[in-house]
Amino acid sequence: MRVLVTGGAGFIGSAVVRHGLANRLGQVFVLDAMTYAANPLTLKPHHGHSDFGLIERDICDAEAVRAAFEQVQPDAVMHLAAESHVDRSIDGPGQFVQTNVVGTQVLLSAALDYWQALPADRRAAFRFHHISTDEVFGSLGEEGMFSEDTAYNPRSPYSASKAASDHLVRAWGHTYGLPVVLTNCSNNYGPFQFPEKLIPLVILRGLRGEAMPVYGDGLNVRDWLYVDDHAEALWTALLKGEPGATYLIGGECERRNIDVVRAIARTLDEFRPVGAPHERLIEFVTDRPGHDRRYAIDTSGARERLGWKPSTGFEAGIRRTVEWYLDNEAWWRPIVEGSYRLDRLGAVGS
Ligand code: NAD
Ligand code: TDX
Repeated sequence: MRVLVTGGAGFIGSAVVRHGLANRLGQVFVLDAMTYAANPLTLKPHHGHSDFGLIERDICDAEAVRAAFEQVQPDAVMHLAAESHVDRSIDGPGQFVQTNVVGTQVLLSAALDYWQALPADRRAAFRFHHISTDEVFGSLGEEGMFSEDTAYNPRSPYSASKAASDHLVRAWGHTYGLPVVLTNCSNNYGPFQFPEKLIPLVILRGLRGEAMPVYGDGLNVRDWLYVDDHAEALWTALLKGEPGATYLIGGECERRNIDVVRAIARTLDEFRPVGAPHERLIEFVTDRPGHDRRYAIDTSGARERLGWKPSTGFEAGIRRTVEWYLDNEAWWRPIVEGSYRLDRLGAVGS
């Protein structure tokens, strides 16, 4: 099968590409604008692979997107291209509306025209898989979990733009019959993540002996999903998902932020005893404006309907992630010496 993966040069998209190629699930064509969040080194190993292609174009560019469908003739689309960082959405929401909302509409319109022209058997098999976030459901208290039935309540510019994109995808399914599948997942972590996100930021700052910033009281809770487990879930949802269905994907690893940062500090102590104890670098800083308190995912739907479950425990996943950043300085050094120097984002208005 031929799959068009938008955002395939980013963190999760590139894990999707690696999983697809390694398991020979299909030919993978990445459509990616190569924004600040894409590192050219991430996809470099795949260049020249007969099952891989890269189209460097913007999903908001309708002509370019139509040309990509024409060129690739996909059997499925996995749509991951997005602006993905909550703190950046606080500083500059406009780009989030442009990419996540307008870009998704442009992609849906091109997909619909392409799909309508397919022969009946390929039309029936086609899937438009939209990759979204648990943040569209808002914030939980101490108890409870998000499920497929939870009402939408997005509270940041990022999550509002993702909620809008979810609604558009469902509307194209309902109104035009486009066979859509949606997944909403929890916080991903693992190799190749841009170091604006909590886990790689704390690893790299800790390695450099710099303060590890913890927002507010550090008691906000996230459910951590190892990115390779997520990539497996996404291919499973693509191959087994029912048109029109939504699946919630979680790591079953709820942790308070402070405990995440302490776990990283302990792992760094082990690999870099010279800097120990890294916990001394923890610094509580001004909270994120509108900071959601807790996210948690009920994965029983994905377990029952897709036969998928997460397989990486948090401690094992953190260890693997820390080791990867230690071993791959050539990947992250150009970033921290160039476009992003591990500084605080999104504190405006706090
Ligand atoms: P990322 O920021 O690492 O990568 C995003 C990719 O999209 C980059 O390669 C970037 O170049 C590309 N892109 C951005 N704007 C584009 C445009 N206009 N046209 C084409 N390509 C463009 O993001 P990620 O963490 O890999 O997230 C992937 C998807 O998963 C996003 O849709 C995000 O909302 C969703 N998601 C992420 C997480 C997480 O924890 N990272 C959790 C839930 C859902
Ligand atoms: O320096 C930091 N200190 C800190 O305490 C940063 C960057 C974050 N935090 C906190 C905020 C959150 O409670 O850590 C938690 C995780 O923060 P992020 O890594 O920014 O992730 P989050 O805001 O939870 O969103 C992530 O998961 C859902 C992804 O970035 C989204 O794309 C995804 O949809």
